[in-house]
This record gives sequence, C-alpha cells and structure tokens, in this order.
Amino acid sequence: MSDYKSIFISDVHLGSKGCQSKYLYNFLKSHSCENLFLVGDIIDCWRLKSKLYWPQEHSNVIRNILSMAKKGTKVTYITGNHDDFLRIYQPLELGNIELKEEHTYTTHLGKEFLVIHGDQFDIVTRFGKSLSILGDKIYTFLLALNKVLNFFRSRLGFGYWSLAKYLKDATKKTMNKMSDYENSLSDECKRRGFDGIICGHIHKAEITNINGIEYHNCGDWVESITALVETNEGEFKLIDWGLIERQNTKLLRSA
Ligand SMILES: [Mn+2]
Repeated sequence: MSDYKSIFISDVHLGSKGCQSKYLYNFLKSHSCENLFLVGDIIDCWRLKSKLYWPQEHSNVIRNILSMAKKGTKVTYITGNHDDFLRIYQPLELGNIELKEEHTYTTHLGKEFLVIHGDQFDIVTRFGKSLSILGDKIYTFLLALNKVLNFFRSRLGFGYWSLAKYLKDATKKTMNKMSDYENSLSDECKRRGFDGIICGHIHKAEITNINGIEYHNCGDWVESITALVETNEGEFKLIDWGLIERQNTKLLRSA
C-alpha cells in the first residue's frame, strides 16, 4: 500500500533560481502515493524565456516524477499561469500522465473537490499577463536592490532587513484584498456544486473552511516548502517538508 492516497504539490517553479528542487526531490523520493497532482506553476516558463536556468537538480525532479508514473502512480499535471505554454496541449493523456486545466477529485470519503491552480480567479493575473510579468521583473529587481541596501546597512552597523519581503507582504495584502482570491474561489465551487477546492498560486499553504467550502492550498516549493496529502483514511494534511528537512539535518549534525 502507498504512503498516501494522494499527494498534491503546486508552485514548484522549476527553471527559476528560487525553486527548492533538492527539497522536492527528497520529498518525492521518500513518499509513495496512488495519485500525484501537480497543481500548476511546476515549470516557470516566464523566467526561462528571459534567461535559461536549468540545473541538474531540476531534471532530477522531472525524472523522479516520470519514474513514479512508470511504477504506477497516476500523475495529473494541472496547468498554471507560469506554465501556461502547456495549456495549448491540454487535455492530453500519455500513459499514466494527464495534462489538464482542472480536475474533479473524489475523496476517500466521497466528497467532490475541484483541483485547479487558481490564477483564473486572481484579478491581477486575469487582467493581463504583461502586468504580472512586470510585477515579476520588479520583484527580481527588488531582490537585487535589497542586496545593495543590506551591504550598506551592515556597513553602518544595522542588521539584515528584507526590502523585498516587506514590499511583498504589503502588496500581497492589498492584492489579496483586491482580488478577493479565496472568496471568488469558494463562490465558484458553490456555483458548480463542489464540496471543496484544492489549489495553489498564492504561495500560502492552508487548510480552512471558506463560506462552507473546504479550502486547501498546497503552498509552494520556493518559500514555504509544503505539500498537501490525503491519507489512506481520507484525512487531509499539510506537510511542512522544509521544517522536517531542517530537523533532520540538525539530527545528523548532532549525531
Ligand atoms: Mn500561479
């Protein structure tokens, strides 16, 4: 029997420097499942277009997913806004791997959940890709500016301070309010008769209930390093793999 009925991961951003591919590789290596759901933004083609960044570890992740499929795991690749170049090929079925925009998932307890990346409900990305790409460029620029800023801060005897994180937290708060992401997702689920949703996109892992809809966000493999799983008994859990790996290295070091 597999460790889990299903594993859901989203926002891996392979092809970008922020991707924590080693963590993901270790995570996938040490867990088995009947179904693996890749809930969008797995390959980040926005970054790939401007400059090719593809280290061996990123290929290892893909190879590992393919070998899981070969061994019998059903792999479903849900497309997101960063891997929207794949959307022209969907729906597509290649052996144990399926490519699609959304999926109806029946839980162990017989509930019906909508599996979707979620950018379709984000006013910011919906209003135009160019605006989002600009935002993405600004974010990359801020990360660079932040380095310079902190160089001077440390010279002047101040501690480290993340400008990018500060601005991102502030803008994300506004953006979230503006787009009302979680509410529009739950409205859509209600309208279509789903009991719950499994999504990603906003890089915020969470299991909660929004207006009677069971809301599950897988998180991401850039900042939070989290996965959503359904156990063989039908329980949904978030796995904080970043924390588990940090604890494991600590144990190894102290041994
Ligand atoms: Mn996204």
